[in-house]
Amino acid sequence: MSPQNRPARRLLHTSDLHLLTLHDHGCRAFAAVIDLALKERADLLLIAGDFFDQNRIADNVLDFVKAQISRLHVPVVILPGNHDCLVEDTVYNKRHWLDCPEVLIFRDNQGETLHLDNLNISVWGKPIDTYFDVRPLAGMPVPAVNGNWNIAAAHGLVVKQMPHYTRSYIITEEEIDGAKWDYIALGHTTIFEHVWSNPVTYYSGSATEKGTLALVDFNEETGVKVTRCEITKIPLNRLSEERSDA
Ligand SMILES: [Mn+2]
Repeated sequence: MSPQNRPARRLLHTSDLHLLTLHDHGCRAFAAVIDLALKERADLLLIAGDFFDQNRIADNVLDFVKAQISRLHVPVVILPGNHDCLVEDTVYNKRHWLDCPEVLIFRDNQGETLHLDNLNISVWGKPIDTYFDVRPLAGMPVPAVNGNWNIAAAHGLVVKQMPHYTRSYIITEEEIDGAKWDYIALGHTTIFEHVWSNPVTYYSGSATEKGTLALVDFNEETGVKVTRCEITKIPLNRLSEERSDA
């Protein structure tokens, strides 16, 4: 057992919502993700890339996102992926994020660790900041032993070894194996998947396309346990009520 005495915490890990307009499934799925986070009493919501389908997102979608997040009252950590990458005109530079204190966005293209000390959680992430290829886990540091649960987030494709053919956003098993993080939250593929055991590493799958998420319990006595969750699609009439409230 770890000599640390960290309180039990619960993370809801999602990715690849690909929000685009108010009329597609992404917004319905995101409202259902918020419902699930509330029902499961998650301490933190982590979006591991491709929250948005592209960087040109209309204001009404961002207003909707803010209204949904405001229901939650826990931190929301966002890693920009390849679709919503952190270029100059990124969706994450829009004014909507300025008065969202509960939203934390990774903005350092070398990677950075966000410390949520009131939750005893630290989260490392390196945003994709270009439309060209990058290595999402390159430069992942060794986490500090500081009494926090240490979570890393990355958006990319895990492969056994570097492929001979051209693939993008490659993460090798070697980069994951034995890393000292308590949990690695992955995004980019649409299917929920247990990727690695040491450290515990999962793809949540796309909440929009497959309806799956990873609910992660951190507990000093029982370790890191992941439960596959599915969202219930919000009926369209309820969503339109929420839109008129927003
Ligand atoms: Mn992607």
